Amino acid sequence: MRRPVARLVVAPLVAAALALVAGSPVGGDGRRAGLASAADAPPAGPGPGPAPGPAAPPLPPNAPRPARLELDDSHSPRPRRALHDVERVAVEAGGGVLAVRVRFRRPLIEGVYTCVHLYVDCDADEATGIEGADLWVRASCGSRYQRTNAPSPAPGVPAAAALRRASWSHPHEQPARDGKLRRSWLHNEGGEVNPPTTDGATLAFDVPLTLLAARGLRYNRWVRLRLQAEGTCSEHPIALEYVCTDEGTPLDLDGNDAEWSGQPTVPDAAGELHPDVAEVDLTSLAVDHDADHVHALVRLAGAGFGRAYDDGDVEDRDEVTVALEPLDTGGRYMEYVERTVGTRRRSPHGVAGDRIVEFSIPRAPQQSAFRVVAWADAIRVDKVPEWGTVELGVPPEAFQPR
Ligand SMILES: [Ca+2]
Ligand SMILES: [Ca+2]
Ligand SMILES: [Ca+2]
Ligand SMILES: [Ca+2]
Repeated sequence: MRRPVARLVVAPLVAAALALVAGSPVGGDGRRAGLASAADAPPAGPGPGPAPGPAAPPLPPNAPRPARLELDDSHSPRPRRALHDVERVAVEAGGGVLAVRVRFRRPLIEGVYTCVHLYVDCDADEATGIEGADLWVRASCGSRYQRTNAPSPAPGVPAAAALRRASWSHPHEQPARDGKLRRSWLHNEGGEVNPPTTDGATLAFDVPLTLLAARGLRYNRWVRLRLQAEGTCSEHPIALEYVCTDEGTPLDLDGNDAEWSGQPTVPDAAGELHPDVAEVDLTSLAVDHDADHVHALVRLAGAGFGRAYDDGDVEDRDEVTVALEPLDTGGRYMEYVERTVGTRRRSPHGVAGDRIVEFSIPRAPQQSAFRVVAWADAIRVDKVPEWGTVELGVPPEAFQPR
């Protein structure tokens, strides 16, 4: 898969990113950071990630950029994040396509749902598009609900590893009520972009250069790129029907389970997910209430959920959600409501503790019957480059088919 192409003249931004990666404490094999313990214990202070250095002076707009880049990405020091960890990206404009090759640290078959998001500033103008990008391409492999190496769930249904998708979006402007223009992404199902291929730890896809031309590539002859690899694994929802029959229990919403004993509980199996996402593997949901709240306690198989932990490479955005669906049998005094606690998302109605998340969600006092539902998502993101963008040349000859 890798072609032996020497690293060409690298644009200053790329050079800066590469230099930062090489000089960072988590560069190379990650072990230099000294944090690669099996327990994945978070450090006391901020993570060992590289700090952004001074920006390189921009190249003149008409200076040529290399049409091929190889970007080394740092390694997460956490062994249980190797699954989501990109170590190298190669991008090349030629043969009529923008060829993207993303190499992870582990074979994709050992992992979970993986989606690579590529943002392209086609007109090389940061003032147009959304955060400069005029095209957003997604290429994915696997299923959110299955390990990639899971067998086919039913006869005739494809196994998770066989699921490959590509799609793309472009910015769309619409006047809002206040008269201002609002930009949002308008989605397209694949079409021009073929589903990705996988080979061991590498996910590859090609974006036709005509798509870049349609989104603003003209005489600029180069584009800006940034890439995010997202690994996702979701726990199936578990549910409990609950009726508030008495005054219930007052609760300190503190992420401590001292008040929890003997409440109605629904158990859930542990270990159905990948072991590296055990911190969002639900093991039970218990429900209680007070005069104007429904309380819920979600227990998790593994430790680590809720710790804001920046390792300088792979970012956790894991989430646990509890929803209240009012049931007619208790009257219909309120609407459906859901509350999410995330590793990077706080809620006034939920607090994470050690292998638990405790919720206390306001209810209409007259509403006494609910279906309470809990689910969880592991979401891990690796960015390449870690900051900013890289510049890739797209000379006219790149449009010629090979
Ligand atoms: Ca990485
Ligand atoms: Ca742009
Ligand atoms: Ca479970
Ligand atoms: Ca990275």
